[in-house]
Amino acid sequence: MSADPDCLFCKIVAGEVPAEVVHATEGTVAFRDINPQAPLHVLVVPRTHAPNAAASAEVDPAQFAEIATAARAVATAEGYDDYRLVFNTGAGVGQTVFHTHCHVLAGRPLTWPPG
Ligand code: IU
Repeated sequence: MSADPDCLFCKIVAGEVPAEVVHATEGTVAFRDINPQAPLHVLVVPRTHAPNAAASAEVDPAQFAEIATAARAVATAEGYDDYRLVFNTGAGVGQTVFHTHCHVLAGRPLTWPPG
């Protein structure tokens, strides 16, 4: 499915719901998280709808790879060499929006293991 009419992030991709877009490529859109957990907190989403990272990798591997490249471009543009990428995959680990998204986090110490 290329877009799900009920999906919030599909609507952001389509420009139907406003978001602070910071980067866009042929296959991805990156926008600031509305509830930032670090000085840099951007979500990179594929334009093609899929519910999670594993599904995206299966449906469109090239577009999925583009997410990592876009994430680096976002971090670099904001002055960060070091950053963390997170794909919450499944409600049990905190996924709340079921359109694949990569959290790009930077700008404060990030502990390991994550909470
Ligand atoms: P999660 O990995 O599914 O938990 O992440 C969803 C993120 O989407 C979360 O960090 C929200 O703050 C963020 N978000 C957003 O940026 N804009 C929105 O309108 C909604 C959620 I709803």
